[in-house]
Amino acid sequence: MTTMAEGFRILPGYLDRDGQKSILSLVDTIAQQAPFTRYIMPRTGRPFSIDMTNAGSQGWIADRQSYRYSPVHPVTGRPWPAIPDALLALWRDLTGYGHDPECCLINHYQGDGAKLSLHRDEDEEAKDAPILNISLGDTGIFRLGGPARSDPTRSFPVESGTVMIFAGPSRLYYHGVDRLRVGSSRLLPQGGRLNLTLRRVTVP
Ligand code: MD3
Ligand code: FE
Repeated sequence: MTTMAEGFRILPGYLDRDGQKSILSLVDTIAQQAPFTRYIMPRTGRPFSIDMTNAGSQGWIADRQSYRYSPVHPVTGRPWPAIPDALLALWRDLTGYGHDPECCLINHYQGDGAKLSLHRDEDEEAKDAPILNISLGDTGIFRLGGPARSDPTRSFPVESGTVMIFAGPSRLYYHGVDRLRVGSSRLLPQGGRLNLTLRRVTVP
């Protein structure tokens, strides 16, 4: 375990190969009920370069209007599938937060152009709750800044099986994913990288 910033923990290799495969199969089941979708960004109307879906009572969505949480899938209109118990157990073990997460946002990155520009996660009401993050598949080059967009940033590789926890001040730090090391893992049959983030959305 390494502490690199206030409240930030990174646990490389936290999930062994079997643990990674079992979460991958949970994602497959979620995606059968709630298909991955390519959202459009508000205002610009440009598409993201990654596909997203969710589990939980609240799912993060984007459209021409806004970024927000929704209880239903924007295409199917159905509620998101429940967050699997194994992921709730990971949250309880690692965050020490007294309430369960309401959202598991799942990002799928594939190919050379897949990235997530520097941003802050501020659509949640519960900004004091930690965010727990799981990486599967190809290595991602992650970028972490500080509380202001102009703060210096550093980048580092995040491999399959890594768990990161953003608590305290780091919860509101700027961050993003510059790119993938395409082909660095064979965990996903179709290639690419999956990232799961567990979030508390409403104030308990
Ligand atoms: C750092 N996901 O879904 S790691 C996101 O790897 C997101 O797919 C990236 O940023 C990914 O919003 C980055 C997850 C992450 C989530 C919340 C954070 C990193 C964070 C909050 C504060 C600092
Ligand atoms: Fe984020």
